[in-house]
Formats: sequence, C-alpha cells, structure tokens
Amino acid sequence: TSRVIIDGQSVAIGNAKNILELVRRIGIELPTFCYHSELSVYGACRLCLVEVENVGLVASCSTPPTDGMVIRTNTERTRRLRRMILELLLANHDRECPTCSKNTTCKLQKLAKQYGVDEIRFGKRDIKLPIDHSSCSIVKDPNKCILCGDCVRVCKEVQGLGIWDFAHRGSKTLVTTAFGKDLADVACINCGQCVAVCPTGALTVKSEVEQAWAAIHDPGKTVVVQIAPAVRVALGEEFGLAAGSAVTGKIVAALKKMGVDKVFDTLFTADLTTIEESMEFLSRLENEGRLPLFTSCCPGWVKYCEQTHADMIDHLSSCRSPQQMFGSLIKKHYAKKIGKTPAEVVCISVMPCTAKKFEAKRPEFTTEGVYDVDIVLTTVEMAQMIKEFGIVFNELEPAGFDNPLGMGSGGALIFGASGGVMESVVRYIAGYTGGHEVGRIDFYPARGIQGLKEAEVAVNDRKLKVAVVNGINNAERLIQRLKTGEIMYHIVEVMACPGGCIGGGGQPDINNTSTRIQRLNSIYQLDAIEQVHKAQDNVYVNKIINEWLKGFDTRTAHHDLHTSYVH
Ligand code: HC1
Ligand code: SF4
Repeated sequence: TSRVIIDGQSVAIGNAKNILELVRRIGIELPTFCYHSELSVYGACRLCLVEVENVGLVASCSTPPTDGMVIRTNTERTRRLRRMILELLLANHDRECPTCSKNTTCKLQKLAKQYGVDEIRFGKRDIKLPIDHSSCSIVKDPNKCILCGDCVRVCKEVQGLGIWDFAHRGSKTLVTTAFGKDLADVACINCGQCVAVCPTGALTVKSEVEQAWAAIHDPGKTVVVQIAPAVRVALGEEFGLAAGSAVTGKIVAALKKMGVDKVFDTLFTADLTTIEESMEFLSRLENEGRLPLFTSCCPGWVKYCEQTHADMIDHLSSCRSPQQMFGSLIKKHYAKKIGKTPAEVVCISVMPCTAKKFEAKRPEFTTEGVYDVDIVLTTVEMAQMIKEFGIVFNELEPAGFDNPLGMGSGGALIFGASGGVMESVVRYIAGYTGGHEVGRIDFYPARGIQGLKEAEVAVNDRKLKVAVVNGINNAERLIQRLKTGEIMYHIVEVMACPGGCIGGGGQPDINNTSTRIQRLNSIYQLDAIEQVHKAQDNVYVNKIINEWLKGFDTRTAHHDLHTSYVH
C-alpha cells in the first residue's frame, strides 16, 4: 500500500483525497478557513500549508498525497507564513471584536490567538462598506469578509442557488450578490447555511433577542413560547454538553425562570400538521388531485418552489407549517380564551432555523393586523439569552410544558430530522386506513442524513411511492426527474438543510457530519421511548380542534391551518 511520512510518522494513504485528511488522521489539526470536507476544494486561504520534501510549500487541502512523500506540518517557514497570513487578514479586517456577534466564536479571532498574533504591523483599513440589514434572517457585513469563499460554495453546491459570488479584482475583491443587490431582493431562501460556514462576522443571523427581552419585560404583554423539535437535541451543546444531548425540560425551566408566561411545544402543531397533511393527501389520492404532494413545513423550500417552480405550486401541501399553525391558534383562539387581544399576546418561537424568521413575516400570517408569530429566536439566540440571564443551565431541574398546547407524539418529535414528516404521515395513514389499532410503526427507509431516500409503503391495496430529500440541490435534481416523467412519487418531503432541521442554520455548529448524526440519533431515541407514537393518538390535539375549530375539516380549520402560495 502507498504511504507517506508525516512528521516522521508513516501513514497509509488509503482513500485520502488530500494531504490535509492524512494530517488529521495522525491527530494534527491544521488551520484552515476554506476547507470543508463536504464542499469542493478551493485552496484559497493557504493556512493549511505544509512542507513537502523536494517540492516545497503546498496547500495541504488541495494537494493529493503520493507514495513516498515526506511531509512536515510545522516548520520555521510554515509558522512564519501562517502568522503572516493571519496578520494580513487582520490588517484588512474591521477589528470590532468585542461588539461583534461572532466574538469568541470567530475563527479568525481563534486562530490569531492560537498562533500568537499579538501585533499587526500593517495599517488599519479605512474604508467602511455599507452593511446589508435587508434580509429577515441574515446580516451581511462586508467589512468582516476574508474572502474564503465558503458561503459561495455552500450556497452553490448544497442549495444550488449561487446567491453569493466574487466580484471585482485585486484589493477590491468582494463577495456579493448579483449586481450587489440587497439580500432581501434576490432569490435567497434564508436557510442560513452560508452563515453557518462563515468563519467571521461577515455573515450573521439577524438577532431578535432585544425584541424578546422587551416583550418579557413588558407587563402589558402575555408571552407565549413554542419550542421546535430540533432545538431540544442541540441547545445543550452551547453549554458544553455532548452533541445530541436532550435538554427539553431544561429549556422549559430556563424560559420559566426568565419570566415568560407559557411554554408550549411546537410538537403539538406538528401532530396537527401530520393529521391535516395526511387528510389532504388522502383526499388528493381519492379525487385524483395533484400528486406528488410536496410537504410545506420548510420555509426555505417553499420560497424556492414559489420562485423557481411556479408551475408546481399546486403540488405543495396547503398546510401551514407547525410554527405557523401554532401562531394562528394562539392569536385567533388562545388570546380570546385568556381574555386578551392578539396584540396583547406575544408569540415567540425557538427554532433551529433562520428561514423561520422570514416565514413569520410573510404577510398572509397575520391576525387582526398583528403577526401570528411575533419573534423567532434561533437555538443559538435562545442559548445567548439563557447565558445573559445568568442561568446555570446544566444544573436546572427539568420542567414540563404548559397545557393545552404542550403535548406532542413521537411522530411530531421526529419532524426535526429529515424524513420525520414523511414517517409521521405514514404512521397516520397506516393507522387511519387500516381502521384498527396498528401499534408502533417504524419507517426506517425514511431515516438518516442521506440527501435522497426513496421507499415504497403498502397502504390497503395500494403501493405508495415516497421520497425524502434534504438540500435544495437534491430537491432540484428530483424535480427535474419528475418533470421528465422518469420517476413518480405520491409524497415528497423536502427540507432545505442537510439532515433536516437538526442541521438548520440557527443551530450551534453544523459544520460537522457527526454532530448532525448524533442529533438525529437522539431524536429517534426520544421517539422510541415516547408513549404516544402517532399524531392521531394525541388526545389534546383532538380536544382542542373540536373545541376551538369545531372539528377537523371545518371552514374554521381550513381557514386557520392552511395557506396559499405566491405564483
Ligand atoms: Fe423544523 Fe417544523 S420540524 S420545520 O424542521 O415542521 O425549524 O425543529 O419547528 O414549523 O415541528 C424547523 C424543526 C420545526 C415547523 C415542526
Ligand atoms: Fe444561499 Fe441559504 Fe445563504 Fe441564502 S441563506 S445565500 S440561500 S446559503
């Protein structure tokens, strides 16, 4: 077998694509801004350079290993050059670290410290480019961009959108949108994947923390919070817990300490979504309606479908997402029950997602002139508030959700992972059409972080073909095959983020496949121990729908739980 020698140690090349992978294998972490194992190799930042005997300095990320290579990772020259690169980047950088939202999580800051860069010998940049605040989800500060191109590649390669690209040359080079338009005016679906890979404060999530504190501190407001499925298996990482640690009860306890009035669960309306979407599917199936049915929970996917495949909008389920069904129930019904107007109740959601901020601001999701969901906090923003309040999170005693919207099935919980909506619908349909108790249904073909999953499921005498995709690039490929007639499905679940909501742009570090897998496994473990397995077994959902909406399939239910799309 072919081998190389790295720092005196012999290493088999195996299937390594580049030297960097081999260096990692021997337990050495080389610095890099632009290398992500799941994206194409760009080789621009040069920080990962190593010395190869008889060759000289090479970027380890873009150099394939060859038999007999003798490599040194740390030499006088690599050290000097790495520090120089960092110094030059800092010289051209807006050095506002203490007030930057990436302070302490910025990679440039971290590496400057790690490599002992304590002085910058070059002048300070004097130009200040305008900051783009136009998007509901993302803030772009070009003054902090180091041109690593990570955002360019993730948007192109994972989402197939290509919102970002390099413009101009030399010292004027910028990463920007087409024609330098505001982010709100381009086809960005707000998924936040570019924010997640950005090593500095150039791309950040638009924070709604201030609005949340203002609502909590306003005695005239009743503050109601919903917590999304994927948040509970990720937030703990912000407090040093292992990836996938389930911290549901601690999040509820923290919110209660902060003084919010009610803590409810998005799982409640995820069950409602399963029921509504399954009924919609069965009706389309019986009445030869538009199939495949596309799921509509993911606002990034919905925006993509609207802007790119207007001819396929009729395939989208008319169901509002669980977040928006929740907001609708709160503003249209719960407020009245507690004797308040919709404006007096502030609905906050805690989501793993940056696109949910955009979804909440869609004009159709309002009641009596106020938004159904007023504030959307990401998992990271929630953690920030817990830290700011001084709550010792890891020592919190878990607390339970409030009623009546605090209860959800295992089927609702798995919404947080790619394939979960599909599995939940399958659980419903199999139970519903069978007409008798069917017990637990574990639909394994829908599980896992793969970009495309396909399966067949037998319901009564029919075979249903289903597909699950995550990543818009994968969705686009599937749509092309649907359009040519090469494939046919009955239901297609689409989530924009790799792995589904567990890998959402609002979660703590998602640049790591094993983290995503751990969160996903944790979701299914929680589902396995959940007593209530299927949406239809959630008695609270049945009770509320009958009391508040006068039953399923009524005019009120249709009006409050469904939506229409922009052609
Ligand atoms: Fe998701 Fe959903 S599962 S979209 O992935 O349908 O954000 O977690 O809350 O709305 O339930 C996100 C997660 C979330 C909705 C639900
Ligand atoms: Fe692309 Fe998503 Fe970033 Fe928008 S948020 S620019 S769609 S990666």
